[in-house]
Amino acid sequence: MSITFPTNFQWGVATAAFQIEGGASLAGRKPSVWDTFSQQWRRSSRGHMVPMGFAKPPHLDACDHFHRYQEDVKLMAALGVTQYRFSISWCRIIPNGRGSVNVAGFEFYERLLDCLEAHGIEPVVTLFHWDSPLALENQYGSWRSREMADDFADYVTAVVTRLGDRIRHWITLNEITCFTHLGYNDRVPPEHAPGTIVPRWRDVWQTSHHALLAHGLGVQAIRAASPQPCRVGLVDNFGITVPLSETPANITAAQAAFPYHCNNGGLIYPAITGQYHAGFWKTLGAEAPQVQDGDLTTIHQPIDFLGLNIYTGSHIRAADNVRGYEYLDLPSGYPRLDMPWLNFFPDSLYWGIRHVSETLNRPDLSLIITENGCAAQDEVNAQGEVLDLDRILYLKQHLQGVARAITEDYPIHGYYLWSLLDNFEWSWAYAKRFGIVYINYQTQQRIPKASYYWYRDCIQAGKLL
Ligand code: PNW
Repeated sequence: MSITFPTNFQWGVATAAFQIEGGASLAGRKPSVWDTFSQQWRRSSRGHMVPMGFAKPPHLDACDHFHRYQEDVKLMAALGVTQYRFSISWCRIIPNGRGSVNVAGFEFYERLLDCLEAHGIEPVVTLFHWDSPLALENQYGSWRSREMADDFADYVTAVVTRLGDRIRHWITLNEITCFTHLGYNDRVPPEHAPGTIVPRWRDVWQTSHHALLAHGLGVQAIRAASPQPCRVGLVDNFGITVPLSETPANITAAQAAFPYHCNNGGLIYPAITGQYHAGFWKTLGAEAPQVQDGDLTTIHQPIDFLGLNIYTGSHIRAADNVRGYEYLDLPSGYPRLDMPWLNFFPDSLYWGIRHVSETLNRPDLSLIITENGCAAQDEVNAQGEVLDLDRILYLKQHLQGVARAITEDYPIHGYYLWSLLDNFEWSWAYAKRFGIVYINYQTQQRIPKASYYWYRDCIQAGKLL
C-alpha cells in the first residue's frame, strides 16, 4: 500500500539529553544517576551486566552534541524533518535537583532553540528522559519518594517559565517503566540507573506510582506556567499485542490481552482513564502500590496527545482457556534486529495505534509515534558509506503500519524516528547503533547512512519509496 501522507503530517527525529549531549561537567551541570551508574556497570558482549572498568569515562562524552549541536541541526534541516524531539536535562537546569536554577544550563538550550528556529524545525521537548539528578537519589531515593513528584513539578515550572515562549509541544516523562521498574528492582546486577535493590515488588510499583504523580503535577505546572497555548503529552512504551492473524477471534484476543501488559494496565490506564485497570490491579495483589486519596485525580490530567514508543510486539491468538487468549513464543530463528528484545514486528505500529483508540476507548486522543527505530551492526565501507539496508527494510515496513492507520482514519499525526544519531544506548553504552547518522566516536565525525537519505526522500515525496 503506498499512500501519500497528509501534508501536515509531522515527520521528525528523536534523541535524549544524556544519550547525545556530553559536556557532563560543563556549564554548571551536576551528575545524574546515569553518570555514576554507567561508571559502575555495563553490558558484556554477551549481553550480561558486568562491572564497568573503563579507565576514562567515555560514556560522558556521548556525541558531544553540547558543542556540535549546530552541525546536528543542519543535518536535520537537510533531512527535511518538521519536528525535533529532544530532552532537557534536569541536572543542567537545577543541578542539585531542587533549589537554585543554573542560568548557564538554560543558555545551552536557548542556543539550540535559536538554531532550530533559524532552520524552521519545531521543538518537541521531553522534560524527563531518565537522567534524575543524583543529588535527589542520594537525598531521598528519588522515585522511591513522593517528594520526587513535587521536585519534578518545580523543575518543570522553571523550564516552562523560561523557555515557554518558544516551545509549543511538551512531553512530561519518557517511558515510566524504564526508569522505575528497570531502575529499582530485586535483580542483581541491575539493568538501569540508579540500580537500587528494593526488597519487594510493591516498592517497585510504588516508584512508578510516584512517576505517575509527577506526570500529573507536571501537566498542571506546564499549563500554569506556559505563556502561550501549548500541547502537552505523555510518552510511553506500550506492550503491543498483535493478533497472529486478523480473524475476529484473534483480534478480540489481542484486545483482551492488551490491558494486562504491565506497561498498559499499570501505567497508561491510570494516566488516560484515571484508574489502574481493574483486572490488572487484581493480578498485582499484594504487589499493588499504596494509592492515597486524590492521587488518581492528580494523575488523570487531560492531555493533548499521547506519544507511543513502539519498536516491537508480541503475537496473541484466541485460546480455549480462562483468559481466552495466549501469547506465542517466538521460534529461535525469528527475524530480529541488533538488540535482544528487538524482534521484527512491523504490524506493531498499526496495532499500537488501534489498541489505544479502541481498547483504551479514546478515539479522540491525538497520537504520535514518538519513537520507532532499529539497531543494526553498521559499518563504514571502503567508499566511506554506511549501507544500512536492514534499517531501511525495518523503517519502511513499520511506516506501512502508520500508513494503514491513516487510511483507516485513526488520529495518528506524526512519526519521530529514533534516532538522528548513533548514541549512548544506556547499559549497552556505544555497542548498539540506532542512528540514521553514523558517529565515529574517536573523531566525532558524523556520516549520514543510507537510511538517512531514504528517510529524506520519503519526507520530500510524502510517501514511502
Ligand atoms: C527507548 N523494549 O527505550 C528509549 O526511550 C530510548 O532512550 C532508547 O535509546 C531506545 O528506546 C532504544 O533502546 C526502550 O524493551 C527500552 O521494548 C526498552 C524497549 C523499548 C524501548
